[in-house]
Amino acid sequence: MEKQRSEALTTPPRLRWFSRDHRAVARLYFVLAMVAVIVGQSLSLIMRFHLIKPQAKVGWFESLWPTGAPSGVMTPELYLSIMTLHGTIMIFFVLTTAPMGTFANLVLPEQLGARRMAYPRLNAWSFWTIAVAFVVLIASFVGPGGGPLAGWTAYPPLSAIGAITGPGEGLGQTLWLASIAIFCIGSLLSAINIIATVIDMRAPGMALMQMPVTCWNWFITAILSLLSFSVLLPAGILLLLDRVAGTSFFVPEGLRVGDQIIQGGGGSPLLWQHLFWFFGHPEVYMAILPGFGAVSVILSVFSRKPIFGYKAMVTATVAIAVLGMLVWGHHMFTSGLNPYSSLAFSVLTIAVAVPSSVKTFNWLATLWGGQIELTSPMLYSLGFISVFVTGGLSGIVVGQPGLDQYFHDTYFVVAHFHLIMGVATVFTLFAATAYWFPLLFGRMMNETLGKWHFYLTFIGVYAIFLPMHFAGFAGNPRRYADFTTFDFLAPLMPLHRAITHAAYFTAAVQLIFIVNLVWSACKGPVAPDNPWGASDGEWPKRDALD
Ligand code: HEM
Ligand SMILES: [Cu+2]
Repeated sequence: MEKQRSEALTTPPRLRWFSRDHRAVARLYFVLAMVAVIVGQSLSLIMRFHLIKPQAKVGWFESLWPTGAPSGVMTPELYLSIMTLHGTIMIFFVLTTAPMGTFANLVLPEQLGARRMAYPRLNAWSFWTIAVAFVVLIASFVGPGGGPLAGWTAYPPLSAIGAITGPGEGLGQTLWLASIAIFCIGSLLSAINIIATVIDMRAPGMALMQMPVTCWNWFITAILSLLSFSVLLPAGILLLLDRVAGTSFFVPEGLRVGDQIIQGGGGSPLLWQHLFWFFGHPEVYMAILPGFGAVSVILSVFSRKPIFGYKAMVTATVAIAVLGMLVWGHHMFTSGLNPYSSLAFSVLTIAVAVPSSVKTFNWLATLWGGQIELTSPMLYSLGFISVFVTGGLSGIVVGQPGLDQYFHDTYFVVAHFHLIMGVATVFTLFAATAYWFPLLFGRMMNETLGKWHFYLTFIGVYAIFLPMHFAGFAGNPRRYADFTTFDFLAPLMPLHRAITHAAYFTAAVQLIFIVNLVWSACKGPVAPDNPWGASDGEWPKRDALD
């Protein structure tokens, strides 16, 4: 078996579209996430361009979106729909699918001493369900009437009542909801598969507390996914029904839009916020927990030391997941929540800092006294710790109901969540890609390009997201297409110009990663059996090969 596996390592794999093999499915998820992230990042550049040049006439805007950018000038509605697509793609199709879909599929079975997932056919079905959801999402954006503009949170009542609330709020918003519902189904199937694999497929004699820490993190992520997508799915269906079947779960009585009174009513828009964030906060952990696992392993492999405090790591992950299910109300401090509820949500939110600090301490302790090798997976992992701590610090600020009254819906929040969720997770994905590349494509990535990519990206993301905190201090609203309409924001324009240029720079730097990826996958040096000298089960064992 070891020999077979080593052959599998050296034969460059192809994309196999309908295979049930877990590694083949992993590759498909990887390709989907790459397509998604390239689209998502390009959209962010268009937004950043528009924010500093809101009146610019751009010919291809008009060709692409004739109604969204008549005579080439982007309308606020188009800005909002680009923002909606950017957020939705990044959250669902990058941060949710890549950490589990790609990397759990790639290595979880072998790490458990199994040769396949519990339900291989279901696994392939989960991927294709998610791929269909992606196509439907893109259709929502390019279909007649324009893309939805309710953001990735789709708050009712505006998202519930149709085209009257804006272009794209007709068919576009309906397709958006359909896409998310399909996505929920794919994610639930995949979560069930991972839970069953961990419970059922472990090698005889491998106790749960002997699993590699990565397996724990995928396991807990899958449980979170099961609990929270099973709430988002019915919530999304209820919102769809409000739109297409005349119900009003989320539409209040006597709602007036423009000069029209909306019929029906009696529902509660706040109910959606509760249901959505009951999913939405755990979602952040679904994105980052698999990365915690990958980083723990990578730090240990490249310090040549075991992970410091395995039990504490597992306990902290469980604690983060449990607390993570109980803090959704911190997204609703400004919604008129009872102050005592706010206090409870706030205390629980701040409590997450404790297990998070335990993890950070253990990562640093793993490094301490080790023989540190600054390979590219290691650099990305260190970069992750940095942005995770920086993003965590601003979390303590917005976790205070009083401060959040001011910061809510400002650029402070945009800075906070991009660092803690977006960039932190993306760094773990870079780390996992570089580390497990030999298993993904049978070859090695180029270390020099990897290092350049890391250092420049690290500088770039801080240059984008640190200054955003200052815009937030100044009260700069988010989800807003044109700051030049506010006199009080005029002094911030140089800051925004700097942020936009940093975004161009960071995007350009990502080309290094893409070149490295494509070149290495086709022409990189063939990977040795266990290139990093790691001891986990996904790598063929030295002695078994000799
Ligand atoms: C360096 C690349 C990125 C840049 C320049 C960027 C830029 C932006 C901008 C300009 C907005 C709109 C802010 C507003 O008008 O309120 C935004 C929103 C958002 N971004 Fe990014 N972004 C980047 C990467 C990411 C990543 C990696 C994620 C993954 C989590 C992400 C997730 C989101 C989400 C969830 C929203 C909110 C959408 C909404 O409010 O509905 N972004 N981003
Ligand atoms: Cu949250």
